[in-house]
Amino acid sequence: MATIDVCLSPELLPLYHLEGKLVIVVDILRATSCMVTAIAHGVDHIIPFDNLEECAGMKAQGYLTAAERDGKQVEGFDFGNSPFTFMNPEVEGKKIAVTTTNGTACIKKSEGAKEIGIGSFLNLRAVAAYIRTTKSDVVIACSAWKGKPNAEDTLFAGVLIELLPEFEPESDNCLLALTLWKAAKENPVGFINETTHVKRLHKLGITDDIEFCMKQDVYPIMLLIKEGQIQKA
Ligand code: 3SL
Repeated sequence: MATIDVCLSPELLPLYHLEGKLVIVVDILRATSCMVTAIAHGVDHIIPFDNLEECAGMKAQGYLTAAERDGKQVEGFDFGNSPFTFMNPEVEGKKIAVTTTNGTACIKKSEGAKEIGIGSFLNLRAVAAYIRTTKSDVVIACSAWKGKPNAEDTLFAGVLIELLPEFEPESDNCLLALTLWKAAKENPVGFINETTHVKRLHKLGITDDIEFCMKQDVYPIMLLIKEGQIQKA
């Protein structure tokens, strides 16, 4: 029986022995939700970076660039980290280089895995279906906030575990995530409105992104990282 586990913070990834496993990286607010939105709106591929300088340097290779730090768009980049900015015909066929506070760092820290997929509520059931077909051992890697676990990524881990009862839980983090999801599933948006990150985003005037990122199955696509590029599976 294949196993499933939840890593609550990228800082803990070294404990998970990722070789041979499928890792699903999740940053509900908002990095992985933006990646799914961008590819669904015709972006050819996305390259994730964990630092601003390398990401900015991709402009010279014809990439559009996106950068977020502490919720804000970084000056000099084409985009920040709002999914709505990628619902734009101008991104069709384009390549994007992206760096965010936690999400892209979590992707980089997952690089020892056999395969890396991108998860969000927006492509929830496509992710579950892909996991089912691979039958690999799976780790759901939560991007968290500066190393500290967060509720929104853990919630996503919980719903994925609920959708995959045939996978054997590898640690009690699965039980924690599933219990959290069961407590929140009647009103997930109301639940995450209580989180510190939503409060942080609200202080920046960001509200619409939150409700959108909590919508399920808007884009039935699976994204995988192939040779460093995030693209449709
Ligand atoms: O940390 C990240 O990767 C971002 O998704 C955070 S924010 O929602 O853009 O503030």
